[in-house]
Amino acid sequence: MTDYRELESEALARIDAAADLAALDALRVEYLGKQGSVSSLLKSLGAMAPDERQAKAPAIQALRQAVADALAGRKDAMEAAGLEARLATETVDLTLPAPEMPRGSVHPVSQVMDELAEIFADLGFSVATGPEIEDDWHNFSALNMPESHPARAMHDTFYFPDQAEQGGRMLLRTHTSPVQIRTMVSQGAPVRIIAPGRVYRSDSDATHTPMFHQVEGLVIDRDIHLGHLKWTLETFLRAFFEREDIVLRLRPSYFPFTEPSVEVDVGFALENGKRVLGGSGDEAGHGWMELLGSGMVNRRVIEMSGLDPDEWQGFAFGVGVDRLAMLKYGMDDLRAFFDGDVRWLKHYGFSFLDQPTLSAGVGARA
Ligand code: 2U9
Repeated sequence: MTDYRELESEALARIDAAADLAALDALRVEYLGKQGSVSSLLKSLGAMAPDERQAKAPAIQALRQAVADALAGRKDAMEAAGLEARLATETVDLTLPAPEMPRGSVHPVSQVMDELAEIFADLGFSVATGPEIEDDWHNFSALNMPESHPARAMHDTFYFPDQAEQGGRMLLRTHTSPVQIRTMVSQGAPVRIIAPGRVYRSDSDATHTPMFHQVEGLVIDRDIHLGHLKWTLETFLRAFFEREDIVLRLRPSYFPFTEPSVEVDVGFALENGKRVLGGSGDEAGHGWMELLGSGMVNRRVIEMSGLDPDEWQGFAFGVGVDRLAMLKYGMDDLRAFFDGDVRWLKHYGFSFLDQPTLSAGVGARA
């Protein structure tokens, strides 16, 4: 019977002395690989006479098992030692704050409202808010639209069955103007506010949704005139669209709550078939786009809010926030604003927690 002890003790000694996993693997190939010395011994059994094979097979099998066990044992030991070494040197500081996980992004409409708040803050305006469920008096009557006023029909109002204790029927506000009424009544003059928020009208097509967003502005002070209105709107639109060449055109109009009333058009140029704001609409290839409504606050509205119209005057304006967002970011379907499809936001490049700040530039992208 052949003695394989010498081969075994040499293999075990070399396995024991292997410096690293690579050296260990080289030994595995050398002994147990396809061409390995132990594998060759196993293969040679096939060529032996049955008697000889019976005599030698147990020793060769035992040798193969001893080498395989030694390799596995040494590998486990090396891996355990490696882990021990990492545990000894690597540390985790559990007092560090956890990494921030992105949770979503600011909706374009919210982003535009934030930009408006920043631009108007620089002009001395504060942001005023009020209820979306209003009473008839704050939404209509106090704005010089009594019960029988034909302008009420233009608003397609959602009414509630409830009656307010004072102020008539309850409704979903059709504009943010009641916020300005509430501010004048509670705080008196002077006033310099913007009122951004949701408003509701029973209307639905590609350019109208039953809920949309408005921002209205109100200034009440002594000796306020149309010049203040025009400068304020010009300054606001130049900051918002980040263009110095925004030109305004004021056209006479009618709103019950302002007198005189003006509609404000902005000049645009056609570039590659797209309307780009800037320049006078009277130039060749240019045009005027209606953007805002405004005017001097009707003296009856000032009076109904408890102020003396001979002492206090003011201007007001209103504009659709969704429309401002569409124009600034080139979005063309209003309904997509309220579908909640994140692919639409990604398409227009609204990244995680993209926040505009005046210090970083209005409309700055992260
Ligand atoms: C008070 C007095 C006056 C706010 C005004 C407009 C003209 C106007 C529209 C623009 C597009 C509504 O979103 S829109 O459909 N708004 O044209 N809004 S003046 O006037 C006021 C508001 C409050 C106390």
